Amino acid sequence: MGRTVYIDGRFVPEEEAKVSVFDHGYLYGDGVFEGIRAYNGRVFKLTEHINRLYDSAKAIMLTIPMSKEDMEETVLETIRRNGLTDAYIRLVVSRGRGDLGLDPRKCQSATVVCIVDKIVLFPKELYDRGIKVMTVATRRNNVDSLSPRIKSLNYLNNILAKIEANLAGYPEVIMLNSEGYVVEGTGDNIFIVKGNKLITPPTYVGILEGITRAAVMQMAKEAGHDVREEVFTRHDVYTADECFFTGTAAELIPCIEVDGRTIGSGTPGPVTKALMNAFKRLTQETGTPIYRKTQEAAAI
Ligand code: PXG
Repeated sequence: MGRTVYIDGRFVPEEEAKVSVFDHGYLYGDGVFEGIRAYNGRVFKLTEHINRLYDSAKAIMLTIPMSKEDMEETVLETIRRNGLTDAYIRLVVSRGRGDLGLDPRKCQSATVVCIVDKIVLFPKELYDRGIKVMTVATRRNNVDSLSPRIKSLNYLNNILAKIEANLAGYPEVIMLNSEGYVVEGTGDNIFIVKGNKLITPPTYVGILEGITRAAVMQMAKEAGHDVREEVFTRHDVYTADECFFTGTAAELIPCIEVDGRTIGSGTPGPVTKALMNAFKRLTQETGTPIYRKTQEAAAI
């Protein structure tokens, strides 16, 4: 079935959702985006995703031509028009139509697109058994060049790492920063468990401040874990008791081998498994209701 896409104030069949070849999102990767999920009729952490989108836009001096409230409503309405209760949502705001030069001042107004689709997950067995990963040669963007905190349309850094992963046959990889500290995966944040500590790299080393990462840190604190944002190296990962990745698409996925070194027992550990269960509950039970208005109308 063809999807309905939101583009610049209109809901159109996907074949009609077209962006100009002069859009600087297309010409230069000049724009920002969000990947959001809906579970069980609710959009998970919608406000947090919208806030991050507007923060990314602010950092690149891109004016989003609508309020945050209208953006939230646009996401909900796009899901409703596609009749979904579980979905992957892609919000894209690009610089808009300009000329062939770099100058963003030539672009009159930003292009806003919202696409919803079914999510394609890693196979279930990878969640049960855990994934094996390697570190890649491609270093994560330097924070002074293009901050990884900006979720920009310029993802070549991560795509180059993904190509290394594909060539070597790994589903995900670990990226290091230019100093050799562990930062994140290509589309996920990383955690290690060592003794009673749950450790994830701090923002300043060069990561996207993942919304799943924040949710996991919060849940872990509530469960009484000693949660820390600390820099660490590959050595700390090799010698960790447990390791896992977090992201909107991947959720929580255990990691059982890094660069040929078995992590802990070589099976998903107890802290990882408990957090996976807690996260599942959180996604099923919290979030912004998609069909709230319809349900309220039906009740009257
Ligand atoms: N780091 C990076 C570099 C990311 O792109 C995350 C961490 C996790 O953040 P959230 O907020 O989702 O917990 C991301 C997530 C994909 C995909 O298909 C993932 C992302 C972007 C595009 C595609 O896995 N971002």
